Amino acid sequence: MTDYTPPKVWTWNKESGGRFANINRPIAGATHDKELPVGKHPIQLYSLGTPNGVKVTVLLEELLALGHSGAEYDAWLINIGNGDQFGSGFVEINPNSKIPAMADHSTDPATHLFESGSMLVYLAEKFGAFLPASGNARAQTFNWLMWQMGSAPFLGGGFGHFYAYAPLKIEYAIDRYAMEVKRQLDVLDRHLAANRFMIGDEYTIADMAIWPWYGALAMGLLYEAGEFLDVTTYTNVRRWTAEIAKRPAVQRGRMVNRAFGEPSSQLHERHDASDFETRTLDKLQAQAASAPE
Ligand SMILES: N[C@@H](CCC(=O)N[C@@H](CS)C(=O)NCC(=O)O)C(=O)O
Repeated sequence: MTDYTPPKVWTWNKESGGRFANINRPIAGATHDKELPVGKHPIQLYSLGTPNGVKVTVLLEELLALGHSGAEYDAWLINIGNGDQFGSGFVEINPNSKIPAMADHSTDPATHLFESGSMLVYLAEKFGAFLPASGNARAQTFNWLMWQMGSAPFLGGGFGHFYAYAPLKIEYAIDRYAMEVKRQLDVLDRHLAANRFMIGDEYTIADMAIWPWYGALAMGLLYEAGEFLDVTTYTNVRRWTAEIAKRPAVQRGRMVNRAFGEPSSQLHERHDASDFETRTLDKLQAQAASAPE
């Protein structure tokens, strides 16, 4: 427990925010003028390969794998650590200044999208894929999609922040969010005990929304919290995670706009399907160059 008593009126103390304090502000709006680049495809994505970004690149790659050539896209890197999300062009698309943001130039004027869940629904409806057309399965897909959008802030903003990023370890906060995140994992684990995917045998945008967050968590890849949360006990979530991870479109989607981790797992910008091949070629050349004589 701390002996902090909140003042009558909260004021902005720039020094106290922990990791990411440099980009956290209590006010919205642009901090600088910056046009966004626009590439050759109708769909322009402005993002970063975090779990929220990966949801959308996985769906775009899945749509392309199904043969929907209209889903070709340019993916531009938004470096949130440098404050790119506060540039005027980005804020015009997303007044909330968070990745991912997207513009569909096949409409006039272009359709602006923000909130990853909204983007998943928009693309699934546009191409008629990964969202059941009617009835119970459609309702269930929305249930789980909204569940993810409502639950992940407790995981990221709550547990992740206080366990991994806060400048001090607060037992009360970590306890509260560890309990909630374990409860969420148990919700998923019980559901996936009886279902191959979130919606029975159908792979949908609900899986694509949940997988980057809770799949990574269940594999111990988020916040170095695998042991702390005893994630190996969520066997059904781990089985589902592993099945989805094998999909080639998921493997491609995970690379797009990724600017951290193994260099071979990163494709900072994506403008063409061949960019993945070039990436593989770069990788092979780098391996060859570093191989012993
Ligand atoms: N609910 C939003 C959350 C987006 C979000 O939190 N994005 C983070 C990265 S994962 C971000 O851009 N943070 C930058 C900031 O807060 O300034 C969505 O799903 O699109």
